[in-house]
Amino acid sequence: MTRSAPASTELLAIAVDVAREAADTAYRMRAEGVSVAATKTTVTDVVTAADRAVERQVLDTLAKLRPDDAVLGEEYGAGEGAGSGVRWIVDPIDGTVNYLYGIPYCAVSLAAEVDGDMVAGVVRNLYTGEEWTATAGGGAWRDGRRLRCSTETDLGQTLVATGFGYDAARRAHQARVVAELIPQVRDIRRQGAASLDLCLAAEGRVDAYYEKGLAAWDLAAGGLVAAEAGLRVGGLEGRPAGPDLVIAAPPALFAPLHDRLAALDASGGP
Ligand code: LIP
Repeated sequence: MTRSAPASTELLAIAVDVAREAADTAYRMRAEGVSVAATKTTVTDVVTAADRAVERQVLDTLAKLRPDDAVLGEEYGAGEGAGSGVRWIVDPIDGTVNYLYGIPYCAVSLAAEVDGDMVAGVVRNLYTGEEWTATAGGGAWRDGRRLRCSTETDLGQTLVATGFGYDAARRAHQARVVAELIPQVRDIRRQGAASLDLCLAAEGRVDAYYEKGLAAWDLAAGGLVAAEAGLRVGGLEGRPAGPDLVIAAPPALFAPLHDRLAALDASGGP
Protein backbone atom coordinates (compact mmCIF):
# COMPACT_ATOMS: atom_id res chain seq x y z
CA MET A 1 0.00 0.00 0.00
CA THR A 2 1.60 3.28 -1.06
CA ARG A 3 1.41 6.37 1.11
CA SER A 4 -1.06 9.00 -0.17
CA ALA A 5 0.52 10.91 -3.05
CA PRO A 6 0.35 14.69 -3.32
CA ALA A 7 -2.33 16.32 -5.43
CA SER A 8 -1.62 16.45 -9.16
CA THR A 9 -1.44 20.24 -8.98
CA GLU A 10 1.36 19.98 -6.40
CA LEU A 11 3.24 17.48 -8.55
CA LEU A 12 2.78 19.75 -11.58
CA ALA A 13 4.20 22.72 -9.69
CA ILE A 14 7.31 20.69 -8.88
CA ALA A 15 7.57 19.49 -12.49
CA VAL A 16 7.33 23.02 -13.87
CA ASP A 17 10.01 24.39 -11.55
CA VAL A 18 12.36 21.48 -12.28
CA ALA A 19 11.74 21.66 -16.03
CA ARG A 20 12.40 25.40 -16.15
CA GLU A 21 15.75 25.00 -14.41
CA ALA A 22 16.62 22.10 -16.69
CA ALA A 23 15.69 24.04 -19.83
CA ASP A 24 17.88 26.94 -18.69
CA THR A 25 20.82 24.56 -18.26
CA ALA A 26 20.25 22.96 -21.65
CA TYR A 27 20.01 26.33 -23.37
CA ARG A 28 23.16 27.61 -21.64
CA MET A 29 25.14 24.49 -22.54
CA ARG A 30 23.98 24.78 -26.17
CA ALA A 31 25.21 28.37 -26.28
CA GLU A 32 28.57 27.23 -24.93
CA GLY A 33 28.77 24.61 -27.70
CA VAL A 34 27.84 20.93 -27.59
CA SER A 35 29.13 17.88 -29.37
CA VAL A 36 28.33 14.20 -29.45
CA ALA A 37 29.41 12.51 -26.20
CA ALA A 38 28.35 9.02 -27.27
CA THR A 39 26.01 7.08 -29.53
CA LYS A 40 23.36 4.59 -28.40
CA THR A 41 21.38 2.26 -30.66
CA THR A 42 23.02 3.46 -33.89
CA VAL A 43 25.65 5.99 -34.96
CA THR A 44 22.89 8.55 -35.54
CA ASP A 45 21.30 7.95 -32.10
CA VAL A 46 23.42 10.49 -30.29
CA VAL A 47 23.71 11.72 -26.73
CA THR A 48 25.42 14.94 -25.76
CA ALA A 49 27.00 15.96 -22.50
CA ALA A 50 23.98 18.24 -22.06
CA ASP A 51 21.53 15.32 -22.19
CA ARG A 52 23.42 13.69 -19.36
CA ALA A 53 23.99 16.87 -17.34
CA VAL A 54 20.38 17.98 -17.61
CA GLU A 55 18.97 14.62 -16.57
CA ARG A 56 21.45 14.47 -13.68
CA GLN A 57 20.23 17.91 -12.56
CA VAL A 58 16.58 16.83 -12.77
CA LEU A 59 17.21 13.61 -10.83
CA ASP A 60 19.27 15.35 -8.13
CA THR A 61 16.62 18.04 -7.64
CA LEU A 62 13.80 15.49 -7.47
CA ALA A 63 15.81 13.39 -5.01
CA LYS A 64 16.00 16.41 -2.69
CA LEU A 65 12.35 17.40 -3.10
CA ARG A 66 10.77 13.92 -3.26
CA PRO A 67 13.33 11.41 -1.91
CA ASP A 68 10.92 8.45 -1.82
CA ASP A 69 9.76 8.76 -5.44
CA ALA A 70 10.76 6.46 -8.28
CA VAL A 71 12.25 7.83 -11.50
CA LEU A 72 12.70 6.77 -15.11
CA GLY A 73 14.95 8.75 -17.44
CA GLU A 74 16.31 8.34 -20.94
CA GLU A 75 19.94 8.58 -19.94
CA TYR A 76 20.13 7.04 -16.45
CA GLY A 77 17.28 4.57 -16.57
CA ALA A 78 15.08 3.56 -13.65
CA GLY A 79 15.35 4.25 -9.92
CA GLU A 80 12.91 2.36 -7.69
CA GLY A 81 12.23 4.90 -4.94
CA ALA A 82 10.83 3.93 -1.53
CA GLY A 83 7.15 3.21 -2.10
CA SER A 84 5.69 6.70 -2.40
CA GLY A 85 3.61 5.60 -5.40
CA VAL A 86 4.98 8.50 -7.43
CA ARG A 87 7.27 7.96 -10.43
CA TRP A 88 8.86 10.78 -12.41
CA ILE A 89 9.49 10.18 -16.12
CA VAL A 90 12.00 12.49 -17.78
CA ASP A 91 13.41 13.12 -21.23
CA PRO A 92 16.07 15.73 -20.54
CA ILE A 93 16.31 16.87 -24.14
CA ASP A 94 13.69 15.50 -26.49
CA GLY A 95 14.80 16.29 -30.02
CA THR A 96 18.47 15.64 -29.36
CA VAL A 97 19.50 15.81 -33.02
CA ASN A 98 17.72 19.19 -33.35
CA TYR A 99 19.58 20.29 -30.22
CA LEU A 100 22.91 19.16 -31.66
CA TYR A 101 22.25 21.09 -34.89
CA GLY A 102 20.85 24.17 -33.17
CA ILE A 103 17.33 23.72 -34.55
CA PRO A 104 14.91 25.41 -32.07
CA TYR A 105 12.58 22.42 -31.75
CA CYS A 106 13.65 20.51 -28.66
CA ALA A 107 12.22 20.27 -25.19
CA VAL A 108 12.54 19.17 -21.61
CA SER A 109 9.75 16.69 -20.92
CA LEU A 110 8.85 15.74 -17.33
CA ALA A 111 5.78 13.85 -16.09
CA ALA A 112 4.57 12.42 -12.78
CA GLU A 113 2.80 9.08 -12.56
CA VAL A 114 0.90 7.96 -9.44
CA ASP A 115 0.29 4.22 -9.06
CA GLY A 116 0.74 3.82 -12.81
CA ASP A 117 -1.53 6.67 -13.91
CA MET A 118 -0.06 9.78 -15.53
CA VAL A 119 -1.31 12.71 -13.46
CA ALA A 120 0.84 15.73 -14.31
CA GLY A 121 3.20 16.73 -17.10
CA VAL A 122 5.15 19.62 -18.54
CA VAL A 123 6.89 20.06 -21.90
CA ARG A 124 9.07 23.15 -22.29
CA ASN A 125 10.68 24.22 -25.56
CA LEU A 126 14.13 25.14 -24.34
CA TYR A 127 14.64 27.71 -27.11
CA THR A 128 11.28 29.51 -27.25
CA GLY A 129 10.21 29.06 -23.64
CA GLU A 130 6.79 27.79 -24.78
CA GLU A 131 5.50 25.62 -21.96
CA TRP A 132 2.70 23.09 -22.16
CA THR A 133 1.23 21.65 -19.00
CA ALA A 134 -1.53 19.26 -18.06
CA THR A 135 -3.00 17.47 -15.07
CA ALA A 136 -5.32 14.48 -15.31
CA GLY A 137 -8.83 15.91 -15.51
CA GLY A 138 -7.49 19.44 -15.23
CA GLY A 139 -7.08 20.24 -18.91
CA ALA A 140 -4.11 21.16 -21.07
CA TRP A 141 -2.58 24.61 -21.10
CA ARG A 142 0.11 26.62 -22.85
CA ASP A 143 1.35 29.72 -21.14
CA GLY A 144 -1.96 30.12 -19.29
CA ARG A 145 -4.23 29.45 -22.28
CA ARG A 146 -6.56 26.40 -22.24
CA LEU A 147 -5.92 24.15 -25.24
CA ARG A 148 -8.40 22.39 -27.48
CA CYS A 149 -7.34 20.10 -30.30
CA SER A 150 -8.29 20.29 -33.95
CA THR A 151 -11.88 19.62 -34.97
CA GLU A 152 -10.89 18.29 -38.40
CA THR A 153 -12.99 15.34 -39.54
CA ASP A 154 -11.66 14.73 -43.07
CA LEU A 155 -8.46 12.66 -43.29
CA GLY A 156 -7.72 14.23 -46.67
CA GLN A 157 -7.54 17.65 -44.98
CA THR A 158 -5.45 16.46 -42.04
CA LEU A 159 -1.96 17.79 -41.30
CA VAL A 160 -0.13 14.83 -39.77
CA ALA A 161 3.07 14.98 -37.71
CA THR A 162 5.26 11.93 -37.45
CA GLY A 163 8.82 10.82 -36.83
CA PHE A 164 11.30 8.11 -37.66
CA GLY A 165 13.58 5.88 -35.65
CA TYR A 166 17.35 5.68 -35.75
CA ASP A 167 17.71 2.21 -37.23
CA ALA A 168 18.12 2.24 -41.01
CA ALA A 169 15.91 -0.81 -41.58
CA ARG A 170 13.14 0.66 -39.43
CA ARG A 171 13.46 4.00 -41.25
CA ALA A 172 13.08 2.25 -44.59
CA HIS A 173 9.83 0.65 -43.40
CA GLN A 174 8.60 3.95 -41.93
CA ALA A 175 9.44 5.73 -45.18
CA ARG A 176 7.30 3.25 -47.12
CA VAL A 177 4.41 3.88 -44.74
CA VAL A 178 4.63 7.66 -45.00
CA ALA A 179 5.06 7.51 -48.79
CA GLU A 180 1.71 5.72 -49.02
CA LEU A 181 0.03 8.00 -46.50
CA ILE A 182 1.16 11.38 -47.82
CA PRO A 183 -1.16 11.50 -50.90
CA GLN A 184 -4.11 10.65 -48.63
CA VAL A 185 -3.70 13.53 -46.12
CA ARG A 186 -3.19 17.31 -46.34
CA ASP A 187 0.53 16.98 -45.63
CA ILE A 188 3.14 15.54 -43.31
CA ARG A 189 5.36 17.34 -40.81
CA ARG A 190 8.51 15.66 -39.44
CA GLN A 191 9.91 18.03 -36.83
CA GLY A 192 12.04 15.79 -34.65
CA ALA A 193 10.65 15.85 -31.11
CA ALA A 194 7.70 13.68 -30.14
CA SER A 195 6.80 15.60 -26.99
CA LEU A 196 6.54 18.85 -28.95
CA ASP A 197 4.66 17.17 -31.80
CA LEU A 198 2.09 15.95 -29.26
CA CYS A 199 1.80 19.45 -27.79
CA LEU A 200 1.34 21.03 -31.21
CA ALA A 201 -1.42 18.50 -31.87
CA ALA A 202 -2.94 19.45 -28.51
CA GLU A 203 -3.50 22.97 -29.75
CA GLY A 204 -4.33 22.20 -33.34
CA ARG A 205 -1.07 23.39 -34.88
CA VAL A 206 -1.06 19.98 -36.48
CA ASP A 207 -4.26 17.95 -36.63
CA ALA A 208 -2.83 14.56 -35.67
CA TYR A 209 0.37 12.69 -34.85
CA TYR A 210 1.58 9.12 -35.11
CA GLU A 211 4.90 7.40 -34.59
CA LYS A 212 6.32 3.93 -34.01
CA GLY A 213 9.14 3.44 -31.54
CA LEU A 214 8.52 6.02 -28.84
CA ALA A 215 9.98 5.39 -25.41
CA ALA A 216 8.02 6.11 -22.23
CA TRP A 217 9.89 9.39 -21.73
CA ASP A 218 9.03 10.64 -25.23
CA LEU A 219 5.33 10.05 -24.60
CA ALA A 220 4.70 10.64 -20.89
CA ALA A 221 4.15 14.40 -20.63
CA GLY A 222 3.16 15.16 -24.23
CA GLY A 223 0.67 12.30 -24.25
CA LEU A 224 -1.09 13.71 -21.18
CA VAL A 225 -1.17 17.20 -22.72
CA ALA A 226 -2.63 15.74 -25.93
CA ALA A 227 -5.30 13.71 -24.11
CA GLU A 228 -6.30 16.61 -21.88
CA ALA A 229 -6.72 18.80 -24.98
CA GLY A 230 -9.32 16.36 -26.34
CA LEU A 231 -7.21 14.15 -28.59
CA ARG A 232 -7.70 10.41 -28.48
CA VAL A 233 -4.30 8.90 -27.73
CA GLY A 234 -3.89 5.17 -28.32
CA GLY A 235 -2.25 2.36 -30.20
CA LEU A 236 -3.51 -0.21 -32.68
CA GLU A 237 -6.57 -2.40 -32.13
CA GLY A 238 -7.48 -0.93 -28.77
CA ARG A 239 -3.99 -1.25 -27.30
CA PRO A 240 -2.61 1.67 -25.31
CA ALA A 241 -0.16 4.06 -26.97
CA GLY A 242 3.36 2.67 -26.67
CA PRO A 243 6.48 1.62 -28.55
CA ASP A 244 4.50 -0.32 -31.19
CA LEU A 245 2.57 2.78 -32.21
CA VAL A 246 1.30 6.06 -30.86
CA ILE A 247 -1.68 7.68 -32.58
CA ALA A 248 -2.97 11.03 -31.30
CA ALA A 249 -5.94 12.33 -33.27
CA PRO A 250 -9.21 14.19 -32.79
CA PRO A 251 -12.00 11.71 -31.95
CA ALA A 252 -13.55 11.88 -35.44
CA LEU A 253 -10.21 11.21 -37.11
CA PHE A 254 -8.80 8.51 -34.87
CA ALA A 255 -10.53 5.58 -36.56
CA PRO A 256 -9.84 6.65 -40.16
CA LEU A 257 -6.17 7.35 -39.38
CA HIS A 258 -5.88 4.19 -37.29
CA ASP A 259 -7.34 2.04 -40.07
CA ARG A 260 -5.08 3.62 -42.69
CA LEU A 261 -1.99 3.09 -40.53
CA ALA A 262 -3.02 -0.49 -39.75
CA ALA A 263 -3.46 -1.21 -43.46
CA LEU A 264 0.03 0.24 -44.09
CA ASP A 265 1.54 -1.88 -41.29
CA ALA A 266 2.75 1.25 -39.51
CA SER A 267 3.45 -0.69 -36.30
CA GLY A 268 5.28 -3.40 -38.21
CA GLY A 269 8.74 -3.70 -39.62
CA PRO A 270 11.99 -3.90 -37.69
C1 LIP B 1 13.25 11.79 -30.79
C2 LIP B 1 11.75 11.68 -30.80
C3 LIP B 1 11.20 11.89 -32.20
C4 LIP B 1 11.78 10.87 -33.13
C5 LIP B 1 13.27 11.07 -33.16
C6 LIP B 1 13.89 10.87 -31.79
P1 LIP B 1 15.17 11.88 -28.95
O1 LIP B 1 13.68 11.51 -29.48
O2 LIP B 1 11.22 12.63 -29.93
O3 LIP B 1 9.81 11.80 -32.23
O4 LIP B 1 11.22 10.99 -34.40
O5 LIP B 1 13.83 10.16 -34.07
O6 LIP B 1 13.68 9.55 -31.37
O7 LIP B 1 16.03 10.76 -29.41
O8 LIP B 1 15.56 13.17 -29.54
O9 LIP B 1 15.05 11.93 -27.44
